Amino acid sequence: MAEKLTDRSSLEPLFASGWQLLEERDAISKTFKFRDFTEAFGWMAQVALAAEKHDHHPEWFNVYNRVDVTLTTHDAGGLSELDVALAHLMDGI
Ligand code: H2B
Repeated sequence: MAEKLTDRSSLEPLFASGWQLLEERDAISKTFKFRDFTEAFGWMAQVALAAEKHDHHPEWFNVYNRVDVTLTTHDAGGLSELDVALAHLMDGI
């Protein structure tokens, strides 16, 4: 099972790319914007397959071309390296 992140330095590059810390629940969040719903949902489909492969899943909310994402590791009760990896993956797709 993933351990809670103690060294927080791996979060710095994510803050630089628009992720924000939700301190009240030790999670990170970011809003992704796309041209339209098809692009947003296509991105979500790719992320969903990768999330399933890694057995680590996002919390997200979609309206048309916008996807609000929150990442945390429920099993660890906070952020773990799995969230850092999934955030980079989402930025890269
Ligand atoms: N996703 C996230 N974000 N946090 C978890 O703790 C988690 C998960 N746990 N996906 C996984 C699934 C676990 O429930 C299964 C049984 O491996």
